[in-house]
Amino acid sequence: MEEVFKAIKEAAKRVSSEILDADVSALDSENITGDTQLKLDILSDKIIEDVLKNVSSIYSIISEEKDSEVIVNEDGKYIVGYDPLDGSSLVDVNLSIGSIFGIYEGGISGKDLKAAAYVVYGPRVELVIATDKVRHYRLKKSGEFEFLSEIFLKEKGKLNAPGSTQKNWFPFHKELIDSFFKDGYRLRYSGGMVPDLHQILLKGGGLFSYPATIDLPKAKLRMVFEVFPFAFIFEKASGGAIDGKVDLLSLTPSFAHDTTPCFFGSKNEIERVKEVYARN
Ligand code: P6P
Repeated sequence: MEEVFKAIKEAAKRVSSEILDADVSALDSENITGDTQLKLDILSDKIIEDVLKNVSSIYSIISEEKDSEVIVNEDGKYIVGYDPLDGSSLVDVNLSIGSIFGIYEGGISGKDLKAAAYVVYGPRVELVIATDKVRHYRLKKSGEFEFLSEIFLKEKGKLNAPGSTQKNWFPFHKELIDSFFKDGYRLRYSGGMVPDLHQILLKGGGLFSYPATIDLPKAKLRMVFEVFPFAFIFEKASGGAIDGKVDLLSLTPSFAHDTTPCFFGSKNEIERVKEVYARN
């Protein structure tokens, strides 16, 4: 597994360098989920693929930007699901974005996830790797990722990151989100999953939600390379991750780009979500 993390670090350095003066124009193409693809999406995907395919322990890769799984080493054992540049549409307004990785063995269900990682490309380039613990690193001028600390979520936090289009929320969901604001939670939502969840992890907790809506009953975020990796990370950081009713890591995608409603947060907030969703 260490050689996978080493490759992720190398990919992070190369992607962060390309972001600096990247062509962020859109292509005519869309990915299989219907997202408009930027040239930078395709470039980031190529960089990550080129690095991961040289890791002998990786059997295949599944990318948000690829229609199907790519076998890279017949004798490998890990399947790496990744979103090469999540939130890439935020680059042209200079907001933080990220890369997300799930390292699976034996399948791509939540239970098959063995480790997870993400990179935040912001004022600083930071990396979080979750195995048995959640470890936080920062890229130094030397080109090394320096270990900073382990990440733990408090039982209850202060931040609320409510995703999706509010006019399409179910009334009970709106009431739930409003109840957190009535309790004094602070709104923290940039539209970039990686920095929005990184902030909750580092600021001690709260709730990130991307719910089912009237128009999108399976919501938007992809299980294999967005939702499961963060569910793994939040659970290892002593928080919780559910679809409203069950643990996200108990789910199995119907296909590689399948989506699910998702809630990530401290234990107290996740229990409040469960109570409301159990009644609706
Ligand atoms: P909305 C970015 O496109 C993304 O996939 C995630 O990074 C982010 O959490 C979500 O979509 C934002 O979606 O509908 O709230 O703008």
